[in-house]
Amino acid sequence: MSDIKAALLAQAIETPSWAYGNSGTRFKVFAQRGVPRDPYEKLADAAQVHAFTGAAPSVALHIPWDKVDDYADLAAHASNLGVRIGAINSNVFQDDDYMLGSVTSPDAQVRRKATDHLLECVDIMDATGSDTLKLWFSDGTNYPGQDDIRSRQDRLAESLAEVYDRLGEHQRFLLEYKLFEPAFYTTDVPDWGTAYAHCVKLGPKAQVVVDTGHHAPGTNIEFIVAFLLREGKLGGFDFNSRFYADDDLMAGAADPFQLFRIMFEVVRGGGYTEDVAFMLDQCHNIEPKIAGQIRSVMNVQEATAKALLVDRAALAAAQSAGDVLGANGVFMDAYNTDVRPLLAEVRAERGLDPDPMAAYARSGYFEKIAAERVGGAQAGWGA
Ligand code: RM4
Ligand code: MN
Repeated sequence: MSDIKAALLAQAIETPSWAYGNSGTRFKVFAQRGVPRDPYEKLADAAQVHAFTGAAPSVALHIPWDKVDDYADLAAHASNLGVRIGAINSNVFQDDDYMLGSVTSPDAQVRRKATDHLLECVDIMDATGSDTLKLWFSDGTNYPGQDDIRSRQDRLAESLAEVYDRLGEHQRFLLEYKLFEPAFYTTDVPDWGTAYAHCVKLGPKAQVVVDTGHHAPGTNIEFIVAFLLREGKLGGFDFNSRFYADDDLMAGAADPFQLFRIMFEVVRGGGYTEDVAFMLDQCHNIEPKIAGQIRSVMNVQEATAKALLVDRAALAAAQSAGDVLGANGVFMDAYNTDVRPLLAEVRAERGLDPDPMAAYARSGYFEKIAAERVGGAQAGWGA
């Protein structure tokens, strides 16, 4: 049990700066009280999640949403708050020039602009001390015949190679795939296989990131995780939940069993190390944002605790004996364990309140920011 506690104490879950800003659907973005007006305030909110969970020490940035004049100053601000800058997420999907694609656009000038943005993100990594660049491309087409599918792969490969060559010794990029949206006919990086093939060609500093919301319904994500880990190509996760498409709901909210199955493959495959980044990529459209992040961190911790509890020796014995029901029983025993008391103990050992949700609610932080953050433009998609 103490091994499990030590493993849980070591877990770090990265929260995304954009989760603290306003978000919504294409129908409506609801403004909430106390929402940050700039990246500095976003980091302050993220620091609260870490203060109450002890498990969220880094914050992902999204460029240009989190553009500032002085990135070293932003990194110093983070460190004063007890957190650090995590992955730098590029954004080549919100500029008019990218209507027909960014790095895969048929227009060479647009491709240049997009690749330059990715290179700028590496500069920001240098300035903030971040070691991870996350690349997600909305590129694709809406109509058969609109553009040449294969040429777009060539353009993608060319841009990725340029960015790869710019990476420093201790830097890497994670290539993210997504089945569809905003492109509806072809997407240039639609699945793990496409991302994997590009990363293999590039080398060890290119790895795949699995956003749990980016698959067709019913996809067996834990299989993908097992495969990528076996190949040394799993760079990390963007955790979130979905009922329908890329819903970006709280991790572990829609299907906690799936999150457990994924975490089991991580543990089983030797991926429970610093090399695999556990990041949240969520939007809190209708629920309070900081509390939503705290809940999500706790959900990931619960799935992890259950995955760590699987009696691997008993599982292996049942598997090699061909004992189907026995093996499944071992697996389900772990899943059906209430790990909340264990996690409460882990928190208490760290000097934290065992109930982060209640402790945060009592802290008065929300009331404070709601009163203070008046005036100015609230952060949200596009700002
Ligand atoms: C994309 C993808 C990226 C995220 C953006 C906001 O669907 O998940 O990781 O940065 O959304
Ligand atoms: Mn994502």
